[in-house]
Formats: sequence, structure tokens, C-alpha cells
Amino acid sequence: NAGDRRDRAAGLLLGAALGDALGARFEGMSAVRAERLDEVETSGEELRYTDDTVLTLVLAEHLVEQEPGSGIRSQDLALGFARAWRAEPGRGWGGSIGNVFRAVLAGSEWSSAARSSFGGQGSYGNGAAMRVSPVALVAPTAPEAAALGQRSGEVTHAHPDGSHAAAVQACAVHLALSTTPGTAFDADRFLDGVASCCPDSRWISLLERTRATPRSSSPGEAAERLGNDVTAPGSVPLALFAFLRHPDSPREAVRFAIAAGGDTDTIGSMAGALAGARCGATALPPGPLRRLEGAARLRELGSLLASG
Ligand code: 8NA
Ligand code: MG
Ligand code: MG
Ligand code: MG
Repeated sequence: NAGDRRDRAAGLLLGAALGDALGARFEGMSAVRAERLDEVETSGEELRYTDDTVLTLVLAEHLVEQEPGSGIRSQDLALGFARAWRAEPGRGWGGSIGNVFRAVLAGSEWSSAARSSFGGQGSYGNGAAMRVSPVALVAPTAPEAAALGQRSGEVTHAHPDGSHAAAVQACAVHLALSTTPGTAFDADRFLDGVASCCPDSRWISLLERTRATPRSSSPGEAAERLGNDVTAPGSVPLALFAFLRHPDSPREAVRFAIAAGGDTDTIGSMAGALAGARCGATALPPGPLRRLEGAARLRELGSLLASG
């Protein structure tokens, strides 16, 4: 029903922001102990989000402004991202993405700006995947979510590993939205669904590696097998795994992702989007949610996107 769909949409966006804000305290650490996570969850401080959520908000606002079914206006979206980067320099941006934004602000077309980094190959950072979750709310089907995710990713990430990661995460979030919380979660079916939307050999093998990682793995073991860094291929699989590990608990999925260390805000955010989409905002931990920066706007955007 409509209320349930709104709750899932809010869960998707709030889960993404919560994972980002909780993980941000630990970015770059090799592993994070449970007691440290407890401290952050229970402290009275505001939970401030980072670049991941800044760009997720830009994409969500862009989709709200769209005529239904009209896709993405790439140059406008690139400009929206670049203006947000310029307006909020203290949000923990990736090492090179500023070059792309600077070129867009100087008048370059998005496609040449995106190709301008890394000697013309473009970025395979996880920045396209970390912000992509809202596209799952407007795409009618999982393959369409993948296609829209791909297009939104290419706006800044010209390297195929970076843009395909956005397709994978968008399609995964769409599939998570269409599962029924409280019923058994079929991880194989989920991974088959993602693979069928994203038939790229690199990502097929990363999805198979995710499937083959023992479900009982600790966060450290999962990071060892799947990676936990700022590249797309080195982070999206771990986020998917954290969700497969705890499909019915956004809190545990995010904690698993963060405990694995490395790019904790971004991996926590992607895992939070997946588990939040399946379980809804009502399943998010209430204490941290009350302290989350921007929560009211995220919830509102969820409602707007859910009602199309
Ligand atoms: P990006 O395009 O700068 O990529 C991130 C990083 O990935 C780069 O700094 C490189 O180290 C590496 N990389 C990407 N493409 C290539 C390539 N073609 N060749 C060699 N190395 C490459 O930015 P982004 O927006 O994709 O990154 C998102 C990440 O940045 C998120 O974790 C986000 O939270 C933020 N962040 C990054 C760092 C960091 O140490 N780089 C720290 C805090 C936050
Ligand atoms: Mg960040
Ligand atoms: Mg569980
Ligand atoms: Mg990060």
C-alpha cells in the first residue's frame, strides 16, 4: 500500500544517510570495534553526513523535478553536483572528483569533464555508486533502475568500473525494495537479479565473489575477500555482502559494513540504502535517526519520489 511504499522510500534515503553519518567517524580505520560503534550510536551529538549524502540529495532533488519517465538531464545534474561541491567544501570529498566539478563549473560539457580525470580514463571511485539509490524510487523495473543508475553515474565517472557500479547498486536497491520484509530473503535470487541487470564481465565476477564469500564471515574476513576501499569495485561488493548478511536489520547491516573498516561512510551508506529499502524507515534505529542531519528533508524526498 501507499503508506508502506512511503516508509520504504524513506527507509532507503534515511538508511543511506545514517550509514554515511555513522561511518564518517571511522573513515580510513582498518577495523572498527563494536564498543566504538555503540558510543557513536548512543552519544547525544548530531550525526552529520558527508559528500555521499550531499550528492544523494542533489540526485533526489533532480529526480523530483523531472517529468515522470523523462530520465536524467545530464548537464543539469552535473552542474547540481558541482554547485553542491562548491557550496560545501568541508564534506570529505574524494581525492580527484573536484577536478571534474571544477571543469563543469568552468563551462565544460559533462562528458568531457568526466573524461578529464586520470589521464582521460575517468574515475572508478565509488562516488557514482554511493549517491545512486534514489533512482530506484523512480525506475519502474530493476533493469530500468540499472540503466538510469548507469546514466547518472557517467555524469562524473567516465571509467566503466565507476559507472557500472552505479548500475549495480541502483538495480540492487530496486530489488531490495521489491522484496517483502519479514519473509525469507533469498540471497541467490537477489544476486541473480543484479547480475541479469548488469551483464558486464567485471561485475559478474565481483558478484560471484560476493556470492562465494561464506555468509558466516566476520567483517574483517569479508573486507579481506571483497575489499573496503574508495574504488567502486573495492567497495560495492562489501556493501552488498553486509546487506546479504543482515537483510532484516538495517542497524546490523550498517554496523557490519562499518566494522569492516576502510571507506566506512560510503560502504555503510550503500548497505544502509539496501537494508533501509527492504525494511523501511520504521526499522531504522530511532536514537541515531533523531540525531541525523537532514532527516526531515530526506523523509520528504522519499515521499515525493514514492508517489511519483
Ligand atoms: P574520486 O573520483 O576522487 O575517486 C576516489 C579515489 O579513487 C581517487 O582519489 C583515487 O584514489 C581512486 N581512483 C578513482 N579512479 C581512479 C583511476 N582511474 N585511477 C587510479 N585511481 C583512481 O572521487 P569519488 O567521488 O568517486 O570518491 C568517493 C569517495 O570519496 C567516497 O569514499 C567519499 O566518501 C569520498 N572520500 C574519499 C576519501 C579518500 O581518501 N579518497 C576520503 C574521504 C572521503
Ligand atoms: Mg563521504
Ligand atoms: Mg539479521
Ligand atoms: Mg567515503
